[in-house]
Amino acid sequence: MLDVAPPTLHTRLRDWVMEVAALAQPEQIRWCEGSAEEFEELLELLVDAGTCEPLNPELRPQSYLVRSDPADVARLEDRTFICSQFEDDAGPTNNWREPDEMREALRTLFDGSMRGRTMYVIPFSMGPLGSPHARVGVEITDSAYVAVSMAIMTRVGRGALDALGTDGEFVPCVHSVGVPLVDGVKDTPWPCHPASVHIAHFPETREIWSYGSGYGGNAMLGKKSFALRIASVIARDEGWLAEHMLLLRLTSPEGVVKHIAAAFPSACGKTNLAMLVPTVPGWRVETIGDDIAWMQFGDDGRLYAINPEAGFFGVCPGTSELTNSNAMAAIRSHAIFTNCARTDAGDVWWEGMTAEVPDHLIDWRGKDWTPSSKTPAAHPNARFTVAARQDPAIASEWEDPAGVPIDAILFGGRRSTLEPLIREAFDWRHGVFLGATVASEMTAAAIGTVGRLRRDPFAMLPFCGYNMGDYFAYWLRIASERDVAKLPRIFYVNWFRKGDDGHSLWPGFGDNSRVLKWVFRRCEDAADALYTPIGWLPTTEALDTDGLDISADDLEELLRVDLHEWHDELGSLHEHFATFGHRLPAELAAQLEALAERLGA
Ligand code: GTP
Ligand code: SPV
Ligand code: MN
Repeated sequence: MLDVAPPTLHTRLRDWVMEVAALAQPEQIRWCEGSAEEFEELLELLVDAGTCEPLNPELRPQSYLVRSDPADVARLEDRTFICSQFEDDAGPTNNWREPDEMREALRTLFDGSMRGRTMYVIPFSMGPLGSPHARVGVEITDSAYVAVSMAIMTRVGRGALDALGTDGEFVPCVHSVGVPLVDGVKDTPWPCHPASVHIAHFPETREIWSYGSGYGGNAMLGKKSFALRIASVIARDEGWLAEHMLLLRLTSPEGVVKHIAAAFPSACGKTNLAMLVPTVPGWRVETIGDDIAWMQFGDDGRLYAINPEAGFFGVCPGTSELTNSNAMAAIRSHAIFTNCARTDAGDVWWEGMTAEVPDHLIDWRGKDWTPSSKTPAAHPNARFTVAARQDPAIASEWEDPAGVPIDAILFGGRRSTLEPLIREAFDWRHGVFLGATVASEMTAAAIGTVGRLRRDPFAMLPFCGYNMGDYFAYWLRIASERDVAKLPRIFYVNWFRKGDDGHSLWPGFGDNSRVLKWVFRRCEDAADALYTPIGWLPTTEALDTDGLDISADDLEELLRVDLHEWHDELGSLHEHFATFGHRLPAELAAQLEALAERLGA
């Protein structure tokens, strides 16, 4: 089976596949074509292996539940490496490894790692086929679950191979769960090797090697590994941007359209904002993308963005008809659910899905669960995987090869104190300062301490493939190289501020349309704002609160800029910037000085 005929004349690709096969020694090689038949066949294999469980077809047609190993449930930032030649090029925010040392370690790990398994070869396009902004990758994996996930999340098969031709550039991505089936080892439903996880990126040679985990961004290498970590490096070299941003199309009651990109850290509201159903009458939001944006300047000097993905890998807990009805509609059928609970009727369930909690469930670990159980029924990082076209709010422009012109960029994070609901940057450079200082309470999307506040610049802390100081400089350079009048306006939002007694001050979700409306009107110079030391804030009248159930006190608190608290924040900002040493652009140090001055420090 090892000499199966490859469906391409691309010599480098064929040679590379044989090289990886010689190292990992799979039982067979299978080139994926991305067809519906192939998808079903792989799902059947996964059902037979006990990985996937079909859900009740009457409740959730063509859908499956997957339970991962309890030790493999989220991204592993500690085990994620940037292997640039020089440590300084990875920078202080990345785990650096010397490339030759990492290659040696990977050779040992991958030696025979696919024995007894099928090696899937998955050619995929990030970006619409035929778009000048699309890029091809090829993932090799020994996980059928990864193969079906990639088929949903990217454009797999012939189209990608055709785009490559016989000598096109592709990003090689190698993945193994790290459990060879030898010496009578029996396969498990979710093979993984948690003790030896390595997710290694080689920015200079643009390769990715991932070992030991089968979960999400650790294993679907087109997403965070390629479209952000490697693409951020390619983008810097070629003059474009690869960002951790949702993309949405906002239409006003007058029928005017603006496109908004927003960078929030993992599990901080990107998917929800991208699919938002406005509570403000007459406004409409449509989805372009929910996680990643690739942006380039057009000949007209404006910034254009494409969504490089073809599907959503979305957080389940908290998703409901009330919070995100578009997501609920998208996952009504043809969806894969990972680490959700299962109802007795054979549907999925998670915390926050329904107001009523079922009396009995099988939890994400496969154990009986009742409302008196001490642990959540679904894992907090339980996810759905679904094709973007199933989102009823998907914009017809979502696959426009030219991308959509961006009018505003939002930064944001999850912060229960300090940060107001919304503020606008004074200009692009101040906007870069806001991006560089994003702070957010950690979530279950990555292994770590949930709730701990950390700086997550541009929501790219775990995803920037090079020195973050250089990344700041690159963003700043745009202001001097471009016509600033044509650049997107920059804002900072926080849906998560709490009152002293711990209650949420802002209802969020559909009501975030009130904030989007202010952003839209600011872009038209048609909304009032109040000058404060941290940026422009909406006046209470400028923020549309018609029909909103919120107390005047809460609203005031949401828009309050406490000079003492901001003064106290300066120390943490200085400390944050100090980590970048000489790679911190002088402009950002100056921005911090200017902020201190405005605060009267
Ligand atoms: P990743 O897919 O990990 O990148 O996350 P994301 O940024 O797409 O976040 P997502 O939209 O999935 O939201 C994460 C969690 O925050 C879910 O539990 C949501 O229900 C919740 N959430 C999203 N938007 C809001 C909001 O406006 N207010 C509140 N309170 N919660 C929100
Ligand atoms: C995130 O953590 O930002 C995600 C999930 O979107 S994963 O694909 O696992 O990275
Ligand atoms: Mn998301």
